[in-house]
Amino acid sequence: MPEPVIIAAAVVGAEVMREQNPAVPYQPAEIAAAAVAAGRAGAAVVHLHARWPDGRASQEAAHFREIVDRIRQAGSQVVIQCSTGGAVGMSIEERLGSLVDGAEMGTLNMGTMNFGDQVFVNARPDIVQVAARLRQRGLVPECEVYDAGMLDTLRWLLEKGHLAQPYHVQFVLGVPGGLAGTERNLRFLVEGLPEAVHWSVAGIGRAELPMAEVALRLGGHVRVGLEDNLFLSKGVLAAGSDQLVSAAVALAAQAGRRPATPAEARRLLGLRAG
Ligand code: KMH
Ligand code: ZN
Repeated sequence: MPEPVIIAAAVVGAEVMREQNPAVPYQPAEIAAAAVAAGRAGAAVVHLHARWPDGRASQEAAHFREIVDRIRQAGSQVVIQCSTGGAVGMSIEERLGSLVDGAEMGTLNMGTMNFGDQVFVNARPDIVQVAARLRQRGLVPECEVYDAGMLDTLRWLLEKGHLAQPYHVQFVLGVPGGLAGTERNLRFLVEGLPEAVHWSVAGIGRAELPMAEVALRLGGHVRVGLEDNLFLSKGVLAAGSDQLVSAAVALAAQAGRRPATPAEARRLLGLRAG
């Protein structure tokens, strides 16, 4: 039996705005509702960012706390993963504001890179600091890999004892400034993993669903959602991240895989039972 696929939903992100797609959620209540809907559609994990009411990116603990509380009050069991990437230009301390009680995973960005026309700074001491905070708080890291050399940083973190199992690897492919979202690139990255570990792919923009299809075929897991891609198909805006999750569920069925439940995802990712 092929392993069930962990579908993660990145429901808001830090960059996309309502002017681009009116379904982008800003308020904690809207973000929580998007997460709950994504869970109902088949996502086992939600990757969370927060926003100020005007849509600017926020790493305020109070915003994350409200989102997490609302998700649980709605009865959703989805695995909660908080972004420590935040937005370009934020300090590391500011970025760490997201790691509130109730978070189960936190992202760990694997290096500095061009991010569109800006620079996303993750100097090696920053990465070590975030890894230490995740460990202190008992959170499972998700290592965000945007380019091939970042796998060497991952290997270095393991060798130096800054990172250890359980952790998850997310290949984020198609950021302008990172590695493109192609099957060839994904195969190369998967072959370069330093040890056996669960991995998934988040294809950016039009690479989202094609990369999900490749990951499903290669035995990996999948991330979709408005953070990464605003369109359901060419020229058709997604009405919400849950629609993109439903599209991933349909691709999974074609690949002979079914969506993991949150409980299965916790087992696969080495998390405590919810
Ligand atoms: N907003 C990007 C600059 C993460 O969530 O950890 C970083 C990001 C990664 O979204
Ligand atoms: Zn993110």
